[in-house]
Amino acid sequence: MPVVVEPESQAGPEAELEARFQAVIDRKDRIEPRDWMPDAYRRTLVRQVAQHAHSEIIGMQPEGGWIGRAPSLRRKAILLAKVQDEAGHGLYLYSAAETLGVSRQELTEALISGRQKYSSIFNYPTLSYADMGTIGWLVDGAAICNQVPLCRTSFGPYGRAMIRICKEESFHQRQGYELLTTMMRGTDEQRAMVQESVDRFWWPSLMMFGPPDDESPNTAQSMAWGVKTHTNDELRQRFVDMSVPQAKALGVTLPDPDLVWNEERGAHDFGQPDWAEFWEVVKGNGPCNAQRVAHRKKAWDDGAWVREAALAFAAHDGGTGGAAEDADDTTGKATT
Ligand code: FAQ
Repeated sequence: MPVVVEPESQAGPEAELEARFQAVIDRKDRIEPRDWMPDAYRRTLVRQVAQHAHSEIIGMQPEGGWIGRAPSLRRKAILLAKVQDEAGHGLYLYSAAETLGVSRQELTEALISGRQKYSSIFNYPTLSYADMGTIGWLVDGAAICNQVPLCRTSFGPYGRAMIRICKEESFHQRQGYELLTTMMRGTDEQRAMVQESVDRFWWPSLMMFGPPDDESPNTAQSMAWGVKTHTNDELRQRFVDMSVPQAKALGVTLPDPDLVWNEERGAHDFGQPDWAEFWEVVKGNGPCNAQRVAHRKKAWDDGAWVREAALAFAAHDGGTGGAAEDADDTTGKATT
């Protein structure tokens, strides 16, 4: 009898695994941590999720410095809550990255040594309290545009983290817009502060989406893997179209002379950010890169004793969090 060879076995086990992996992606299902995945897919995810986590943690700095200078108790409570949320986002994302086989320690060391990146936007200084509003409106607004599609990204832990993060980003965006609305109803000086802040943050916000598609080395492969579901330029366009009516309602001018509605495209035409500046900032030469990384390094070094104590405690009680000692207490009496 002739031996019937199935097409899968002809292709070999690796190709079979790859075909199964791609089939999951194509039917828009999730890849989970224990599933087989190509090494390059794992590397791409570690790169993107780590960069995202680092952005949240470094992103606490430009706002954190203003908590002690908030103009009222209400503004202070809002800003404090927002910055704490960002710490939480960083932790969900580091946890998602850990499911890919890297530790938080390795990732933090890669950030501090400059081997991994974080979003360019956080290398710009915050010069007035209006920046707290502009960051919420534009920076969180851009983050939402970019991150809502990531809720459907192909890697399960990343997509699930994004669902929760996006809910909180929405509050962040609204508090920023509300602060700017209040300032715009205030004095001429306050209105000028808002306009000056928007002038500084508009272009760096457009850069958050990454380089133009034809200069983006990762987009095509990341889209084929369902890691990204839209290109950088598509999301940038969505952000511009969303921001123009909001700027109008606020009464501020966006600093782009080429910004105009294009009836035929049903979208706004707009000018290009200074991409030379973008690459300089990404390379580490932005206005605040050195300061941001030095601050993060100091916090990491200062926290070394906490990590050592936690490890010593875990080793002492076998990582049971004290349950083993409790189990030995047969007297039933509370210990002091
Ligand atoms: N900054 O080929 P692509 C937030 C790098 S969270 C720095 O297009 P990709 C919340 C890129 O890594 C903000 N580097 O790359 C918040 C790549 O270099 P590599 C963070 C950038 O990955 C708000 C090279 O350029 N959000 O804001 C940037 O396909 C307020 C070529 O680029 C995320 O991370 C940049 N802007 O697309 C917190 C979202 N753009 O790694 C506090 C998830 C590009 O090959 C306060 N990430 N590069 O050496 C993404 O969606 C993507 O990673 C992109 C870049 C779109 C950022």
